[in-house]
Amino acid sequence: MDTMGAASKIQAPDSVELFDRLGFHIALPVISPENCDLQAGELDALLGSHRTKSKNKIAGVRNLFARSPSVRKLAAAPSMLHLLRELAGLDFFPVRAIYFDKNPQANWLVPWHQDSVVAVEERIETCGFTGWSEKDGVHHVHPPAGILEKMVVLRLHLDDCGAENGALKVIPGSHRKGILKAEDILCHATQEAAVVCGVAKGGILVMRPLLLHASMPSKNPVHRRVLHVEYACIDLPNVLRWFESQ
Ligand SMILES: O=C(O)CCC(=O)C(=O)O
Repeated sequence: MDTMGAASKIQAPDSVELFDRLGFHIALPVISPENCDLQAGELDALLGSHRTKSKNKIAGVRNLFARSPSVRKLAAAPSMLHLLRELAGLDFFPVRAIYFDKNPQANWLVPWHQDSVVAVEERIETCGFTGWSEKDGVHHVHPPAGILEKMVVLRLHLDDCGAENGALKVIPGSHRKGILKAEDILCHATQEAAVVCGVAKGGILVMRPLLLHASMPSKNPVHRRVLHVEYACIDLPNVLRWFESQ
């Protein structure tokens, strides 16, 4: 898929300060509908083969860089890295990609949460890294807040996604409160105004992983396909390595 040249279409926010304050930004479509369909077609086939192997209804595929050369290329495209630099003022590299599809067979509610887990190549006990687990054969761990605060998530929407279609809701500024306990998450979610992040097909939501976010089941459960890519700008400490860094 050709994403080169898309950088010129990206609308940067007024400043790095705005992204830092809000913790999210919605970029106008940067990928054509035809290219979205091509990418979605390839990822649907991958998801379909996972569903056949799994007894559970699965709604996503993890660890995409090894599974999809086109996702690997797209995640590292100059236009994507340019967008992230415009927003966060730093050079990022992709470290993990996941494909989600909300549809009539997999139409789930996601409660308010922060993304607080990263995937690493090997389990190496390291100060500040807790709660090790394994997902899809890959080691995951909760890193210190300082690592998560330096990361960004890019969600490329492969379908139009509005309030009726399971769009992500976010609480602006909540990423600046560090890693929150469950009771604090509930408190913020009940007391603070949320923003529904409608994104057009080919558009991108960029957010900080610690930004509180949730999503409702789609009331209009056609496909709501999202390519979710996490980016870091620093190496991990103590010889830990990002699982998918390229
Ligand atoms: O795609 C969604 O609706 C939610 C995904 C999510 O919460 C996440 O990636 O952490």
